[in-house]
Amino acid sequence: MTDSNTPVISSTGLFTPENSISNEELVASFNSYVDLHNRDNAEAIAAGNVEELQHSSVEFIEKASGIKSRFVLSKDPILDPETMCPRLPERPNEEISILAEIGVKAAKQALESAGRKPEDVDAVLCACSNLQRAYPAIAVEIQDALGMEDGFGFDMNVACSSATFGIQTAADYIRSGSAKSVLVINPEICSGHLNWRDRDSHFIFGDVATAILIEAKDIAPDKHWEIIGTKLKTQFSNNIRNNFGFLNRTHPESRDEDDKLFIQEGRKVFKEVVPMVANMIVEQAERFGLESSDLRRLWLHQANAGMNRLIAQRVLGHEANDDESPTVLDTYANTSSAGSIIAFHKHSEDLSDGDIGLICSFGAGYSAGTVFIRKNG
Ligand code: CO8
Repeated sequence: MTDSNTPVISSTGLFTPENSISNEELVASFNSYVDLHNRDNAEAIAAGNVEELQHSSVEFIEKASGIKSRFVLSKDPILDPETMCPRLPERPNEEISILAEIGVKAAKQALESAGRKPEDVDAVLCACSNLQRAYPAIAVEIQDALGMEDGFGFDMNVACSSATFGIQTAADYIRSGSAKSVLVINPEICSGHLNWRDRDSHFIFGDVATAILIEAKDIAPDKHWEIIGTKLKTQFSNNIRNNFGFLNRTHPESRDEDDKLFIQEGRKVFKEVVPMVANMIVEQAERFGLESSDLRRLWLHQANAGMNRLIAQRVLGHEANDDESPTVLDTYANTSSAGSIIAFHKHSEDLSDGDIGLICSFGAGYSAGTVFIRKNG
């Protein structure tokens, strides 16, 4: 491969919403909702016709997940026991959509840090879990908002693995010569598809947007991350689902509203995904002739601190410290596809020329992606 078809990560960008919800605030609001529900349904609960709801707990959330708070675009309505859902007013078609707006903010930061102008970019991939509409594509709206007159954009959804699938797609464009500079953007408004009344999952997700600029090495800034190799994997599972979709209105007899939001069998996901991902990383490292000691840092998908502890231990052969496997779960919670990119964005500057690391995603589908990278400069 020559420098003109070697893909590199030139830069990244991050947009973080202003508002954050702590576990304490979240649990207080959830427990008020539970108390109201149990009070209003006392007779039906006593008769066994309605289920009595249980309180959530800060201690459980932190122990089970490592999450301490999450950023959200709309805070007060989520915490209002009568609403428990973000409120993001509908915008006229003439205004930029909120998903594109936060994507553009992250994209501009990535472009600025690489010293790149929008017209230098050939393609925009909007890769995320929750797309706000069917069409026109959010990526095309972002392309327009950035002021790119040429090039193309499209949306892609591989749930939590959307970013790594986007990176491989962009890297393949560079390798084939069909593009020199590609923006992969991950706007995640997870608060919109989270059931804030579900005790098992109400604490899991937050909102954010990340952007990754993938370019050919010959045009990239001197300081960049060369992509050594990528691997994608999918394996069908019903353990994480969201049945929201355009055919919902064709079966109005459906009474189950909850499955039109995020639902999961968290325990099964944990048990099945940890070995799948750990094996995938080890196999891919071997493919590139890498020993575990060659891996300076793992930027793992940010879903659960326990999962990351087990995966990192299996890959590195010892318990990973924060420097080897940094977390952003405590402040950002699970932000789906953006999680490993936030970790990379915030914890990569200190590495040295030649250091090797791994960006890794895993989630619904199941889907998983590995991106091995080496720092240059
Ligand atoms: N407070 C107090 N107690 C609780 C709570 C709570 N909030 N919730 C559950 N409990 C209780 C349960 O009732 C249970 O009690 P008992 O033992 O008496 O039955 C006990 O705690 C243990 O419950 P679990 O077994 O469910 O708890 P776990 O230890 O398994 O932890 C987790 C739950 C944190 C969910 C954990 O299983 C986990 O993180 N699993 C992996 C999840 C994961 O990685 N999912 C990936 C999803 S992301 C993705 O790909 C989709 C992206 C789409 C984005 C959509 C945006 C909304």
